[in-house]
Amino acid sequence: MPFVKSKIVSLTLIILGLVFLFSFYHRSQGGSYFPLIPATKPSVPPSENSDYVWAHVPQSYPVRELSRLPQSIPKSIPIIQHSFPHESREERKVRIARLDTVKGNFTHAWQGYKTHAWGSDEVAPLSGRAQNPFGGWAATLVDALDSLWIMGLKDEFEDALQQVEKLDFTSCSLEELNVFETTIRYLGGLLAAYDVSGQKYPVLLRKAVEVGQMLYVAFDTPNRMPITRWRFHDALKGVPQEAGDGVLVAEIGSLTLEFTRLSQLTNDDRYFDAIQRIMNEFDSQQDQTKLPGMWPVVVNARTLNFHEYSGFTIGGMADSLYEYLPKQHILLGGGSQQYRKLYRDAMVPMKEHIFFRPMTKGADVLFPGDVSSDGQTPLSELHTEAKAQHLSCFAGGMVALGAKVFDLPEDLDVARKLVNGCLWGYETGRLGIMPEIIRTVACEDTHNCVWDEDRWHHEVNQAFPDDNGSVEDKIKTRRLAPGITKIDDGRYILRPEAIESVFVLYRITGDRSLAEKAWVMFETIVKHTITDIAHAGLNDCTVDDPPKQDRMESFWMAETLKYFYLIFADPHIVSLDEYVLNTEAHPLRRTV
Ligand code: DMJ
Repeated sequence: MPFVKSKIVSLTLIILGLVFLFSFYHRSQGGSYFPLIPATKPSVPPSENSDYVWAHVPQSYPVRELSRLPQSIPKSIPIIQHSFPHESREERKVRIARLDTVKGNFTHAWQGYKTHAWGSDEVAPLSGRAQNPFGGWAATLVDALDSLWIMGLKDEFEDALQQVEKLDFTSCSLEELNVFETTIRYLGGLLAAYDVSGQKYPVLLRKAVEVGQMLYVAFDTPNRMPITRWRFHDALKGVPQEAGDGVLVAEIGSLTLEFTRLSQLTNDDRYFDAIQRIMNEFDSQQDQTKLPGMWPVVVNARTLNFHEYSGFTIGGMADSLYEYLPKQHILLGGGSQQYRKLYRDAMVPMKEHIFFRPMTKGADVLFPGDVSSDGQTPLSELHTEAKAQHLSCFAGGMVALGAKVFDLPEDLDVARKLVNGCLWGYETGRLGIMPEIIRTVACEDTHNCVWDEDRWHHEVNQAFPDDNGSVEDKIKTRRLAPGITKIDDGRYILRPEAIESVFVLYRITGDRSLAEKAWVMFETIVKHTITDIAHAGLNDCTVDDPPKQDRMESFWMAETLKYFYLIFADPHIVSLDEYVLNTEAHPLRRTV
């Protein structure tokens, strides 16, 4: 008997070994990190509307095997938030007063939207016109739902739900729908509102499923890559479709959180499967690009070439691709190591080539710049442009989060310098606001960079070769602060990225000086952007009386005001140990 027993044990070990070797081989050949299941029995999503047309559009290229959501590993994600000490009565008084002021501004904008544009995508904050640039499904309302709940505006929240109930995703104000924007604003907005309100309002999940079912049709292409600029009405008619040949990586690479959360809440793996196919392409080509570890701004989703193009950035058009890597790891509860690997490998070239130190009069800070390659592989020449975009100010928050989640303590210092870079951008701004794009002088030696007035002057002269006059005149007429050589784009369109990173770093470190800086930013922004109706973007924040735009993007109430609010709220509200925020600041509940 003992002999038979030992035979059985050895046989079992051999089989287990073979299974292990096979799965290792499969992965090393670019196979899935996730168990595949036949796609014959999709679970039924909780849509009460069985006639919902998007649910019945036949798939021309049905999925044969689905990637299944991985099992999360409880406690595998380290604690993220700082343990905040008890505050004094005086500190609390100041904090609550600030919190109320932020809430007051939110209510002001909400009332403006309610009065002038209820049910439309946006209110124009000067003329009061209603505008529909996001399909006409009440983008501002859906984007602001979770902020309403977080700020304790429950009556307004419930009022808004009646409007949500009426949303009709089978008609659209646009010919071409942006799948990414629809995902982050509508799908993210509905899912987060469902999560933060304790999952007690089923209409939110039902409508999220409707959006999910609609967007799923955009993935019905020969290679299952989604169409990012999607001809909505053609798709509804079942016109054959193919993915684009020049697709922005942020638009195709940052759908993961929302689709994953939808799968988690519905037990329908199709959504997770849809985004996992995309990320597997990013994964398999990560080392083949002209800046290995990072991906070019544009990829060909039709031919699945994700490595050819020569421009690299973590600013606009690429940003949230990188932002979502650590966040997806958290949302999956550490159930996959794929996103750790993608993030870790992207951070290497980012630290080496993208992050640069601008020459300043004393501040030791970092900005993410843009990199172009001369196109040669494998040894391409790389050039970093010392350009800082407001959009790339999310990087401080991303690196801080990555430092905590992946246990990279030395990265916290990089995160601080990135956050301080954007704070420097605000502090040196004419009005105290960082413009959309500025150019600076890059330090030659990151560790030893002394102020060199002549070098600054030289680069200002180079930036304006056709301007006559002295360099002092150029600096004066262009209103350039020391270290800035050119303002490529002087707008401030109510963007959140700088305060977003201040928020994340504050919640991680508990550094009170960040809350003080946030308050200065808030007062400055509001002073210049408030209108009778709501708040307006600025056409040029480098002049003393900035002309206002007649536009308030929905991210003002979804993101910017939410981050300001959360900095002054009790740190347990939307704790980073309970939620992952999507790129539109929508908190998605973590499963472990
Ligand atoms: C938002 O819609 C999102 O944060 C997106 O990732 C980038 N742009 C805006 C805010 O600036």
